[in-house]
Amino acid sequence: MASKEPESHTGAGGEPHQTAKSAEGRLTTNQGVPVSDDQNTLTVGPRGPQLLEDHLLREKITHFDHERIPERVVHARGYGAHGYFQCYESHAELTKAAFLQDPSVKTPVFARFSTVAGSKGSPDTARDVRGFAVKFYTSQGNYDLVGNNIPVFFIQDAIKFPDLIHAVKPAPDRDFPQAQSAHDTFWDFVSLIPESMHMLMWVMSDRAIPRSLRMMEGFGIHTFRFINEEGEVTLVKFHWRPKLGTFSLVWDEAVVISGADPDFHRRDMWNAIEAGDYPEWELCVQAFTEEEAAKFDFDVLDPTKLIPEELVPLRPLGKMVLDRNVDNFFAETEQVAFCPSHVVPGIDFSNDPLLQGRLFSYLDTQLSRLGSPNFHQIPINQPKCPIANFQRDGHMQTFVPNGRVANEPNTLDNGAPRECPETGFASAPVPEAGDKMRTRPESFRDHYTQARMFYKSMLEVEQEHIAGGLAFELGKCKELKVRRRMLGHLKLIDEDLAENVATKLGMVGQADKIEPAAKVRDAKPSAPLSQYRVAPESIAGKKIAILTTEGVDAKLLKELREAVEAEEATVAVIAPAAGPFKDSSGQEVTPDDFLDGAPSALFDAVIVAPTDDADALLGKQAAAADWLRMANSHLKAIGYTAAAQPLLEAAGVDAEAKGVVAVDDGFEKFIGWAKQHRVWERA
Ligand code: HDD
Repeated sequence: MASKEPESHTGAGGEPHQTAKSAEGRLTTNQGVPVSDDQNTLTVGPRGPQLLEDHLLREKITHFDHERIPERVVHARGYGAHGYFQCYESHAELTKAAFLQDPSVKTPVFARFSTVAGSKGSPDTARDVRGFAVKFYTSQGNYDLVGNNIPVFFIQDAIKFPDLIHAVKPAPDRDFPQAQSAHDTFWDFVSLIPESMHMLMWVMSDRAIPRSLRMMEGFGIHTFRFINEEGEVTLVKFHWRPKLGTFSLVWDEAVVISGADPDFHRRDMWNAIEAGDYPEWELCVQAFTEEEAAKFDFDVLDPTKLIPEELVPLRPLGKMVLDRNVDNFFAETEQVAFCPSHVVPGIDFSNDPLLQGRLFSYLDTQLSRLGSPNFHQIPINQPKCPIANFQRDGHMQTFVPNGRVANEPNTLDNGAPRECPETGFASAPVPEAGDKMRTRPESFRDHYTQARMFYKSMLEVEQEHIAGGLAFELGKCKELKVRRRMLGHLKLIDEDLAENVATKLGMVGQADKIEPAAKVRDAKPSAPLSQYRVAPESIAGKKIAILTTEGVDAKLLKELREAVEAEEATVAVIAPAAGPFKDSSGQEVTPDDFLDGAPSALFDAVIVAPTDDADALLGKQAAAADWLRMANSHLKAIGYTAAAQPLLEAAGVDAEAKGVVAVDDGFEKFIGWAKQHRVWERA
């Protein structure tokens, strides 16, 4: 018999279950008993001892004592939102997956973005890989695409995952550093695992410090299989492309933001969704056959390799739009359980050894994290299609199955669920044979060619950032032998890179000699690997700050808002003090933030517009000059009014420099520069 959903359950993200509202405004205990006094404990006399009898106190405190659950062992810090996926057309020739058939169907999704290494309370802008996990609530069951914002991974075999994570997490004796790979254990480990070199290039690049969760790509990483109705199999790699383009912070900015707003990414996404500015991604696949894969000069089962888009172009499947914030962070974002093993008919796994290990790990971790094999009954995890099977009981069982039969086959209950050989999930019938062994395939041995390809595909400024990232991290690694080993690996990737990092570390000529397991080749650079080669000229989704004072020209402010909003970006007014002030027309302006609370690092481009007498701003000149100086050093477009000249001088900003423009006569030029994201020429 099908398990029956209790009627009070409304499914993932539906109306909250037990709220003050549903009790018609009455405060009740968990047993639904109305509470008369929630301010005072039960005591003997007004000053006497408390009574053990106080069930109201005990229930409340006991529940509070158990509010925390274990944080995720990795990806503990994350942020999620609801939305939908819609395919552009039927992809029936590739797959029979239900959510990829009908463009009129909106499949509900829940997406969670995360950092990997940091604890739940760590800052959003740490240098790290970002998790990119999407749960599709399809009509054929839940499909979880559990990816990252980087298309390759550190290791080739899941058996090394605990070592990798132990190496990157705080050292077990001293419990630091938090949310950082910049320490000895991490670099010692990766320098002994050359397969990590390609991923290290990505993690030291700007990709690891995204500007916004809305402005990063996502990747399924492994090769998967699509199966169509005819049983034909196509190999695929998944890509998510952000509508706003892929943009990053610069390192110094990320460091400042970590202190000024540790919630920078989640605040950005929450605000965007609340404002109706819905984040959007396009889901694409690289689709290819086994025969094509056999011709590539890398193995598609090796998760440290990507397929250049020049080799297999992206095929767009549909779009994901996130249009609803959660009602409750814990109930939804914290309790959501993603598992790569959650696939639907039409999608299947490959033999990628990292993927195969993941198929075990996620289901297993939910058992200890969420505490019960019934975690699928938590609303956020519940499929939005019927569940019907004979699994029974267990901790926190909330379904109430009826009938006396809980076994299959049976002849006692004709209504009981039965297998569906035609439409049910079936694995691709792939022939497999071989000896049992523990080994790495020959085809997994080249660890440097794609690392080199990635580095060579970067713009010069991106290459410099990689070198800067490496120097920063290796500088924090105090073991000289580890630095020497890493310099040896870098030499195999690119001599100039190795030289640059060695110079920054003061260790020129000290690289170890490393013998690569396979010959390192020159691969053709691939333009899409560079985020700034292919970046759209746009400020959509970005934030432009205007630093101004009492008496600001009302017309200027109005025109700025119009110009910026026409580009789908937002304006933040920053003033010397947090309280409201009057503009030139006498209208009250409430600043979005104030000088001491909002460093310019929080914004994408800035305008300084003090009033003519400029008393207020000049009175705070040191802070205002610092604010502007920082924007200049972060290579932002800077707009200024005539009255801002003294401030420009105080900040050492050259009014003639590229990307520094007067805005008294309009914002067109300023926005033109802001659309370039950064004025690299000024570096
Ligand atoms: Fe993992 C969480 C992504 C390798 C074991 N992983 C987790 C999350 C993401 C990824 C996005 C957070 C999901 C969420 O928001 O709840 N992991 C990846 C990617 C990998 C990868 C893209 C390589 C391609 N992971 C990987 C391996 C193992 C794990 C090889 C173990 C063998 N990952 C886990 C885990 C986590 C997890 C321990 C922690 C919390 C959770 O699963 O639900 O099981």
